[in-house]
Amino acid sequence: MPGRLIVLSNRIPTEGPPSGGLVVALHELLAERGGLWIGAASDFADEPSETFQPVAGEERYEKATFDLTEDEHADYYLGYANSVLWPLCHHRTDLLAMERRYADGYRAVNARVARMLAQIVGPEDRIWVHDYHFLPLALELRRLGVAARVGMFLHIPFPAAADISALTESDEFYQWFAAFDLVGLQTEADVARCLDAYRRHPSGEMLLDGRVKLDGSIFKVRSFPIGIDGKTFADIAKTPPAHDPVHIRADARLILGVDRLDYSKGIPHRFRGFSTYLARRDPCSPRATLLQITPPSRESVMAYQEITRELEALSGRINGQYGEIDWTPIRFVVRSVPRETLVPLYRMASVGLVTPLADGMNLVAKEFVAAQDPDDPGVLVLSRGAGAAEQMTDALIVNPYDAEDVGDAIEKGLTMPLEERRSRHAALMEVVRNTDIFEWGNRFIDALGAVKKPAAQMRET
Ligand code: GDG
Repeated sequence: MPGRLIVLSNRIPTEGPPSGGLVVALHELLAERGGLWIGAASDFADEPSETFQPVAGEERYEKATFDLTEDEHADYYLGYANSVLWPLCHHRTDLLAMERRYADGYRAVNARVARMLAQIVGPEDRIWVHDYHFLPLALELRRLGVAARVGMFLHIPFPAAADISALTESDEFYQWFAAFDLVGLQTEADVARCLDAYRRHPSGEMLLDGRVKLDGSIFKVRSFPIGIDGKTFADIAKTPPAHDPVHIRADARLILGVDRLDYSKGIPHRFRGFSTYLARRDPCSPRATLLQITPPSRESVMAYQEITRELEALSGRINGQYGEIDWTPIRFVVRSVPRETLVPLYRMASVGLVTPLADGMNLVAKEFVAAQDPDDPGVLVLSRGAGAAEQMTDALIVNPYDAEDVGDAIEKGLTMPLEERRSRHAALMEVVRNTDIFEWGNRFIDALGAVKKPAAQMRET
């Protein structure tokens, strides 16, 4: 009899209906298959419990949380996960915060979650671990003798070998991934970087069946490009909004950026690209306003405070240089907007600017395409640093570091003939359909079920 599905992710919806693409998709998958979803509790604990706390309110599957103290949140979550692993995987080794206590806190939280899981997991269960918050989890489970299948999906890029070597814990980093049975990455480029890193490792071995061996552990690595619920998106976009989401002059065009406030998203570079476009623009051409919607994130981490200041100064400078009494070229909005507002904005925009320096996939690119009117679609300008660029080759692909390249793409997007816009959009829509998020989830879970049982490769304690 097949075991149950156990999903572990940092964030878990504990109150009200789930919102946000991934959370909704995991909710639907669990509602269909049954199982258990575990995530971090939203309130800090004084003394963390050694058992999961059940969360009520869901009948089709179980939900539970694990505790975190305030210090653990600082070291494990803000520290190691977001000030070490996040910059590492986004090619920003210059931002690595080397604090011994971060790694200690990270290992300790993962070891505790593994101990709690070991108490409840059956040998036929499948454990699906999400993201960089839980890299040591499979290694800890194996040390406890757990033989269930354990899979990791990494939502962010897999780092290059040279970047991994900047990590104090680089040896452990290799062992952490190797202890999973299945490692899912976003793109073929991620898979290539992962294989290359293990090939270079003195104990790494490529097996004939394509799996990777490191010391006593064998794992499989594959790409599972994540997507969105495209149909629901297109349906929302077709419904006229109750009111105009933004008042843009009839003779002006809208260029839209939507990103968490994060240095990986390349927002300063984007502003400079827009500034290049403004500098060269024909004064008789329609005015274009860049609306940048930027929900704040990880505000207590220093690198995030710095980028906010940089963007405020940059948008002020560009608006001062090019603005007119009835036109502000950049509208920089540092807050999140409701989805009912976001989707009509996507649809109104002539150009969607998705120009991260590095990004696992970037779902905004797919949402923008799904929300367009196929008869009169906007143009997607997409960075080659986004995982999405591997599939969405009919977007205007740019080098996000090159302001002139971005400026040219903006110009090209704003002036693209209708026929070309339609044919590019149709091709991109095909990609969105082919990477539906529900299929993505089912594919990963089935692939995890199909891997050989790990009992034969159990590690020594
Ligand atoms: C990680 C990886 C990977 C944004 N602003 C608002 C808002 N959003 C929503 C978007 C989109 C989501 O947030 C952002 O998703 P991304 O994929 O762009 O980026 P990350 O948050 O960095 O996610 C990434 C992803 O995981 C999935 O694997 O693609 O590479 O970094 O859905 O719509 N939603 C609302 N208001 C906003 O202001 N309602």
